[in-house]
Amino acid sequence: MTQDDIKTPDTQPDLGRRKFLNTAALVGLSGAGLSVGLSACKSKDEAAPAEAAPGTPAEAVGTSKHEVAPGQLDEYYSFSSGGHSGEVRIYGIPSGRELKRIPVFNTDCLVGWGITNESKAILGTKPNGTPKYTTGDTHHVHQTYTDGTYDGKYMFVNDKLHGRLARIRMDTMECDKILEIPNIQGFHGTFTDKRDPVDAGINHTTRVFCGSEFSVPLINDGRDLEDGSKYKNLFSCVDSETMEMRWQVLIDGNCDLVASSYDGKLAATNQYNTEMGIHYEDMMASEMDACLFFHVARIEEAVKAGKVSYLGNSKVPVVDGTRAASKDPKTALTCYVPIPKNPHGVNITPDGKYYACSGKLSPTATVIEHASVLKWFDGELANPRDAVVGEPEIGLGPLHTGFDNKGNAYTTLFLDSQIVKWNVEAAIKSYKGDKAAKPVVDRLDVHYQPGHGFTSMGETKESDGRYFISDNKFSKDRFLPVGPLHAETAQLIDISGDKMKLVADHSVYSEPHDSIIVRRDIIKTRQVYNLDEFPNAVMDPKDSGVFRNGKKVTVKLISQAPAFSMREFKVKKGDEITLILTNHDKVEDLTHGFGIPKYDIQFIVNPQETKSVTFVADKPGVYWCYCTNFCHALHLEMRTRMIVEA
Ligand code: RUQ
Ligand code: CUA
Ligand code: CA
Repeated sequence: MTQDDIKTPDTQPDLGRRKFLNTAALVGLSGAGLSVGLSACKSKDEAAPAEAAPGTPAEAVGTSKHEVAPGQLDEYYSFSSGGHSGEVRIYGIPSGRELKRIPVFNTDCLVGWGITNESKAILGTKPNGTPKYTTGDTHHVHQTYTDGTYDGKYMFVNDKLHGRLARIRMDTMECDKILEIPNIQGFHGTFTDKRDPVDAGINHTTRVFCGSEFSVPLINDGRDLEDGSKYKNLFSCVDSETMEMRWQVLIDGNCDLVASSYDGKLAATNQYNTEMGIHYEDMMASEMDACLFFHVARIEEAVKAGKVSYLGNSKVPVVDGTRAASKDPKTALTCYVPIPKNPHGVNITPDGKYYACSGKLSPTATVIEHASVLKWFDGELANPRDAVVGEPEIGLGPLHTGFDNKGNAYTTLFLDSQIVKWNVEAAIKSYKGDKAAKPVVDRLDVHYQPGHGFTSMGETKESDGRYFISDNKFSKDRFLPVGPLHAETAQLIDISGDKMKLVADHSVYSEPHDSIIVRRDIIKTRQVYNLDEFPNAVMDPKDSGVFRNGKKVTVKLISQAPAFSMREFKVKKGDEITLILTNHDKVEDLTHGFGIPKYDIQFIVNPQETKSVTFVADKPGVYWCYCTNFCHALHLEMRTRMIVEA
């Protein structure tokens, strides 16, 4: 593919420096010189900004309407993935204040994630054992729904690297379960079901849909290594309550991002590699790829009826959703809707009627009608492509789309470094041949190369049309330079008016992928734990002490500012110590830490929380275990001595 293969829409802006950026990125994408293109894109071609960065509209400077005054709280939470950091971040919107980082697939010595026995159990590491993985790559966060909007119960995030799905409790904002999905690689898109039609008694989401991007030999144990035609992909469904696998669908082509319908009937994934190519040029070979729809009820009926197979040792039922098995619409489990060239991103409108699937290598977004896809499954629509009701040209490199509450879509244009606002109904009219209908209503430059974009409450039926955030892939000159690794930019855009207005640049640590913006009243968090929740809690200071069972030693300890319940404790070299620490402080925010020098242990205990660690006391000597979390005027004095006798 050359640059000429990408059609340029007529509304293309032509600004010198931006054009350079576009060209560079295009060269990169064309494959003619990926590294050349991207390095040109990153090169400093202008001096550091003095006041406002180049390209900043004058009205964006010092906009006070969107500032949050000291002591005031934000209106929204933004829950964001942390990419290759393996964590999830929480920001306040519109301020952009970073409120929390939730460790998930990483190790975190603040909370002791990956260090305490409790977190190791969630990560699947045996106490005293080596973790199976210490890395992760979080991309997509979505929460549970009741009646088409968030219910504040759980949040889910994927690990693209090792194919895991993690659940986060929203009351404590901590990860409580992790599942590894069998027989897949490149678990990318995920989405919770917005309505479960069949699960009586449970009033919220129970399905989490998961798409795998990289095809691998179905049983990946050394067979079929070279024969790409034997590589396959699976679309998976996880039960949100048990965090166990429900089913998998064997498909042709790959999965990428995932969407779910508001009526619980369909799940969707965009496919950029219908070619099943192994190399990128193969993946760009055909002009059309697809958006693949899954008929949830039929899949679950097939599972119930035992029309399933099992892969290797996996106990997960697999149904057949390949093209060959989907020939008869009336029995098909899947529907492949053709979409122009390597689409990325599929999102559903808040009224539940349409999906927008972006072309990426085509300057179009495709509008697919939900009801028409259902009609195809009923045998009432001849061709899956007939479900397409709009295909506006919106700009170069369209990726993710968010929606407001007025029928408008906002799509990130990676190559144009813009957000394009387009009207869904106008797109449908223009597709029908109405020359007067102009789908594109506004464009806004962002800085630079946006990937993800999402609106406030935009993935719910309560989409409110207030904010759009553009998570950009390059920040270049927007922030003080901090060495070769730049800060990333999350740009806040006011979408409440006719024209989009850039109101803030928020710097973020590499590398946020998708996020959601959730109204603050939906989130109800707890401020303290309850001692009774922890079976191993040390309930009374009198219960603390050193308890020996041969070489196994349990040390029970309480923290209460400014002291630990034992001033010292003695163990012997070679003992296997399990140290249990319960925080008896009840005051909100009164967290203590526990660090053991030379033993590589550090963690915190929040008010009324219990955590434990297990280690072998292999180094004789005196070790000052100290409180690592500033808690009291005598925080520095808050210590206990671990004495390891030779
Ligand atoms: S996905 S740029 Cu990053 Cu996981 Cu679309
Ligand atoms: Cu307890 Cu610092
Ligand atoms: Ca393709």
